[in-house]
Amino acid sequence: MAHVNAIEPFRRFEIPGRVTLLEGNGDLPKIEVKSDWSHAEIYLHGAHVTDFRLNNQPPILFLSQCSRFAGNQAIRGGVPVIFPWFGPREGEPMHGFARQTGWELHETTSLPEGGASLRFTLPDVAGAGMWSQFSAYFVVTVTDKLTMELIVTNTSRDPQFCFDNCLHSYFTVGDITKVAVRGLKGAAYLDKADGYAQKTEEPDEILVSSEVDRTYMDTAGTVEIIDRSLTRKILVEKEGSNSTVVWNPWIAKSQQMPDFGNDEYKQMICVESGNVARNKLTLPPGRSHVLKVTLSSAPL
Ligand code: TA6
Repeated sequence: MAHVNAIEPFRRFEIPGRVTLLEGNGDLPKIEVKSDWSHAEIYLHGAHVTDFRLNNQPPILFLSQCSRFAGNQAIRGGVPVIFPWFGPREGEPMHGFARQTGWELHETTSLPEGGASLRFTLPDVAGAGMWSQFSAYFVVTVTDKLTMELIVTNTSRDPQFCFDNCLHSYFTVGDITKVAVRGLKGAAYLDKADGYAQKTEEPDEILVSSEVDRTYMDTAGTVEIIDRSLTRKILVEKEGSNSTVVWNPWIAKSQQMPDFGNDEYKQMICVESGNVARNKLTLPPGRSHVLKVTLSSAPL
């Protein structure tokens, strides 16, 4: 019951039948969003979308049954917002502080065509002192598609405001051995599962039969996840992103993660959209950057 107070300040943003504030797992505040076509759930913790599904269909986003829901932990699954660094950083949490910070709901809009849009703000406290002044908003729009926009502005005079960003999306698949990822042919990548060796993607389709952890660079195209088991394809469309990361932990890594089931690697794949490694961003004073990702699905 501790978090009821965390919900009340945002109660005024509820929209009957569209946007409802609830107590979620771990008593963390959660927002349920209903459109005419779909259902979504978003936690204030990390502005983390944990569920998106079209009505009467399997979820598009994957959420681990073993995920933690606690103030100082990242949620395992959905769409973690990775900012302002991707990966490890000496003495700091992996993948930045945004996903472990409580965001504030600042606006909700009911859309005439039957959906809803929500705007979240990363509180100033986040990263205060360690980073130049910046502002970060996250806008989530729920219709027959899920659209997410991470808007970062350099509000300082620091000419060298450098950062990574990434929407680290986890997707539900029926059977990982019957999945193909398309759209990355010819792209250069760093293979984390092979000591960060630099390689180029040759085949038309990426198939998964062991640990995959690849950071593709200088690639701005749409990626398709072809799921022959659920007979659907998931489209990952993006703007303002030159990097794509593809990840499946497979067996050994799954067993090492306490907040992930040993067999859950069979039902998920991450296709992440952002700007990392050599695509890291530098934002001049007063300028903004928008990372926009749109998720949708269609029958095969
Ligand atoms: O995006 C892929 C990756 O960087 C993997 O190397 C793996 O560590 C994954 O992210 C999950 O990271 P997390 O900190 O959420 O356990």
